Amino acid sequence: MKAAIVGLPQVGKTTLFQMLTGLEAGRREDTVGIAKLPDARLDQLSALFHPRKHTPATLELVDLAALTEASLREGTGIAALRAGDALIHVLRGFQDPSVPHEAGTVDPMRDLQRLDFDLIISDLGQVEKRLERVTKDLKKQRNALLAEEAALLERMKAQLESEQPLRAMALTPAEEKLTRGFQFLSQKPLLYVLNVGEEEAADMDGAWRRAGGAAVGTAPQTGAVVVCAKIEAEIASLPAEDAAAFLQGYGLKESGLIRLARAAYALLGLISFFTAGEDECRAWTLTQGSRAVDAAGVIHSDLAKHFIRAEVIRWDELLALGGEAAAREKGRLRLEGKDYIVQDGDVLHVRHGG
Ligand SMILES: Nc1nc2c(ncn2[C@@H]2O[C@H](COP(=O)(O)OP(=O)(O)O)[C@@H](O)[C@H]2O)c(=O)[nH]1
Ligand SMILES: [Mg+2]
Repeated sequence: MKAAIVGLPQVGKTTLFQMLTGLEAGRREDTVGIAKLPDARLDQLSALFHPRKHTPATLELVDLAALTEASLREGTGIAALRAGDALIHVLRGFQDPSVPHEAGTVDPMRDLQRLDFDLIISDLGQVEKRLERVTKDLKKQRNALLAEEAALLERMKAQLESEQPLRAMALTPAEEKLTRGFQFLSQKPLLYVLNVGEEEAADMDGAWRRAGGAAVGTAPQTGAVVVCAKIEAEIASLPAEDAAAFLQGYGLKESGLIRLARAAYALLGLISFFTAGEDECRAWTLTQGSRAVDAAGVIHSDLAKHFIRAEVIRWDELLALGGEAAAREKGRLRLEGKDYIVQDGDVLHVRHGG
């Protein structure tokens, strides 16, 4: 999974990228980094097993060097944006006279609507270009598939002209497939991240409402989260045992990175499952609704091929019982077959032959 970070200059994109990936972002080129997604459940499993290796799930992120309205309209220099599975739109909510804002004032809802609009305009340009081509070809020859595409493009054009994103359109799986190659920007799942100042940290839940965007993130395939990049940057520089106290000082229960990771998973329809033992405690990423044999395949293709069954227990039940041996003794390890639908938070032990 790959997500591209977008937004106006000086809103905190690079700060967020650095905290998530631990990388310094370059100024000129798009910077790609792997974010380790924090997960308190995995931390607790590791505290029980004391494994040699502790491996969180990851998400690939791209920090775009420069995204302008012109580049969106002309479609140049936005390959990384098109290639992303999702977009993360960072919005400036913090006031800081020492950090200039492109528009002069801080107004996250204005910025949000502007980028939403730019994505729609970018797609409209593409749709019109393709529609012209297809219409011309249809005049030369009758072709059922092309006619189908033309009809779909007309519908998309109408959607975009009414300033609605493509992600809000209901498409059949066949139509979905037809559009995939275009990598339309307003069709991608979109996570809005409001970067607020420290003075708002105590009531993050109310931040969207205060910004006039109580409904942000409720539309299909969108999500919303509030972070304070400045606090996150300070947490990142603290030893783990001080971080919790630091957060509490702001009235926060968990770091913004955890909330961000959770929101990204929900947006993309992903869940986590775990493998836990003395060797390694690890979080893995899986599409919601996947089967046990798919989960095995995520770990290793051989495990899927030679899958016999999986021993499954919820992470918190395993913790409460104090380990796998105790869980087995009490008969709490469930034996599941290939078709078992893996649940978020399951700990799996795949039994395999061969
Ligand atoms: N006061 C304050 N400053 C921030 C915050 N987040 C980022 N900044 C500052 O804003 C400036 C621009 O941040 P940067 O991450 O480079 O923004 P980008 O242009 O969107 O990549 C930097 O000087 C950051 O230190 C924040 O939450 N509060
Ligand atoms: Mg930047």
